[in-house]
Amino acid sequence: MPQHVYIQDLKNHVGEEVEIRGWLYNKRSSGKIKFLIIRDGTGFVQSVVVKSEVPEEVFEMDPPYESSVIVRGIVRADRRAPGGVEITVKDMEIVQEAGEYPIPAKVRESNIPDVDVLLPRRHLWVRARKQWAILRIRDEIEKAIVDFFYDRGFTRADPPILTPASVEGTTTLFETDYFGKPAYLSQSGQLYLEALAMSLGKVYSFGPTFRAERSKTRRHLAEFWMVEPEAAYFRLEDIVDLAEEFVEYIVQRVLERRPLELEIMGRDVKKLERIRRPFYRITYEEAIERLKKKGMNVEYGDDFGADEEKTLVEDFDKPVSIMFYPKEIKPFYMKIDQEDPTKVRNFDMLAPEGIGEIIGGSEREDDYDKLLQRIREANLPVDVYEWYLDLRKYGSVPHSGFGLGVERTVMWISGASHIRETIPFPRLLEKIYP
Ligand code: NSS
Repeated sequence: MPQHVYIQDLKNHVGEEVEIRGWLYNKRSSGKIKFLIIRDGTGFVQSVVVKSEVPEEVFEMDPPYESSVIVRGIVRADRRAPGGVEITVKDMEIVQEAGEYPIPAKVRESNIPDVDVLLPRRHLWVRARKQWAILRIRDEIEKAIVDFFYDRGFTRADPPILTPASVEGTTTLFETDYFGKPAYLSQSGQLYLEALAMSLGKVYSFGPTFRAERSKTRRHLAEFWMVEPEAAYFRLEDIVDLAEEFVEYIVQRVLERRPLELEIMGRDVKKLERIRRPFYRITYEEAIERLKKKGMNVEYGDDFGADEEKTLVEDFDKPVSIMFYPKEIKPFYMKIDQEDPTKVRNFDMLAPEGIGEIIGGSEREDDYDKLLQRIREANLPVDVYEWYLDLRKYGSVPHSGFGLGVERTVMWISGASHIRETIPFPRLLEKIYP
């Protein structure tokens, strides 16, 4: 029996007879020749069935799309083929003949996704070539995240998901019943990471976070993954430096290791190759000035929505960090700037190409009295933050951190048109099936 080989490894088996175990992705026929596209999770390969070279029953096999099949044949080098190879089929076996596939090939390949058909069939949609490419890029980004922090001496420390308090405002909390008392799904692990940074110095978390966003945009999910570093003795400038190094690293890793997937996405890689430091940094005030000059209807003190961010990034071919926001529009934990106490020492990093905010971060308020005052000003219940205030009593130090939204980053790098395609099973406003 020929050796089982994964499609991504076929290039190392040119001239050999191999077995591929996968699914029929696409097919076309021209009389005496059939072209089958087989996928096996690691890639796609064209398999050619020539009438005169296979037993008649093999040539007559005509399984529908997405049938599971095992194909045996010779690997041939072909420079025009996506993986550099194709298969000359000698034998084929149908493992299970699929029923009529609920996603027509045309819908599956279309650049304008028919979401009414696709979203309720996400469990099948994930097999489509572009969805496959996006999930492979996501995987590379996730591995790059872990490598980056591991290599720089950060300890991964996982905060809880069930929490008694809010981090990013009370309006987007998902409430659940915790033994008869209300608890909330975590909006961010930050407060816990601050405690852990006082033990481990440099820490990060990487996991799901939840926000009951009532907004139906192409960049909001109700459940999304965030990576959150937090470091003791880091000032704002240090954490912005780290964030920029991090984003450069992720983009360059995907370029290096996922060229095929980027090609399937039709991604303009020149725009990604440019993502090298130095990036841009501007103040909140400068951002307001720029928006006004561009005719946007904004006033000092406004927060930026999708339209403002899109307009802002038009001028930049690399990420831009907007720093020092008015404290009124930012959460209670951000450190007040000494030079201008109306501002906080924070930054939001916006990605180019219309994506907008991918990172939010800041230096944290490390003074007990100031923090207590800000918790009160925000009308938050002081008792659930008592432990957080403790951190300012026992060896408080300057410290800073940020959160990067994984799905927005995947969307930017892969070129996916909507955030719902960047996570295997998106949780959207009022949508939780499948
Ligand atoms: O609200 S953030 O701006 N900041 C925090 O949660 C901090 N507590 C993180 C920290 O300093 N440790 O969210 C961070 C990022 C933001 O820039 C987006 O990229 C992403 O998280 N984010 C989202 N992605 C998808 N969907 C939704 N709803 C969403 N909200 C934030």
